[in-house]
Amino acid sequence: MADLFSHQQPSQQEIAPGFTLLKGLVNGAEFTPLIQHIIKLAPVRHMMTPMGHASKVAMSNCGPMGWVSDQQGYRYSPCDPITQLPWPNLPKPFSKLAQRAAKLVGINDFTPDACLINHCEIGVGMGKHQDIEEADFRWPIVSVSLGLSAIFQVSGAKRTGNNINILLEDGDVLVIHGQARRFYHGIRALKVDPLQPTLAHRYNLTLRKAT
Ligand code: MD3
Ligand code: FE
Repeated sequence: MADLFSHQQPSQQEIAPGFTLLKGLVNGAEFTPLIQHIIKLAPVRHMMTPMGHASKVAMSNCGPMGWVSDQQGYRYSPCDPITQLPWPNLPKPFSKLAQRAAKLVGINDFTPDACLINHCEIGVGMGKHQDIEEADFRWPIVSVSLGLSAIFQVSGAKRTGNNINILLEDGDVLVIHGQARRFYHGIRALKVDPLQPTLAHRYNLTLRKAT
């Protein structure tokens, strides 16, 4: 309970080489208060892209390093550019979860130093991109999906070509490692869930080793 793990028996599935889905690994409701605390200190915001557009997804960070985007480009920074203060602390349960998830795919001693928080609303998606600002791609990225479901799309080492679609639901943890770590990927625009019409938000945490 205290470590945010759900009580269900999670399933572990390698969807494609380097993409391991731990379905229902965590209890999403237990994350909500931790995220709410973080985003009170460092509110999610639409960062400016290097091209000068506001990002559709709102973002914040916790941990020693945070991912930022502005006219200067993409990078990791120890401080929130809005407040100039260090990003909020990375909650212990987040790093423990990331370490346990990495261990399940055979990667020991994963100690994330950055946690990007993405906040998405209905109608909003995330265009195809690579995550390549991190220093060492041998470390995985551990993603935690919370709230509304999303369809995650992977197109491989090139932006174009065939997509793999993966449904990411509340409580799902996806470990990205190996060759997949540099693959192009995105999120399709979120849709209303007819079974939960009042659910309007999705959060995604990505635990990373930036430095
Ligand atoms: C595949 N986030 O934060 S999570 C991101 O749902 C990001 O918010 C999406 O893409 C989201 O950069 C997808 C799954 C994910 C995260 C990082 C990856 C897949 C990845 C890095 C490389 C390849
Ligand atoms: Fe990404």
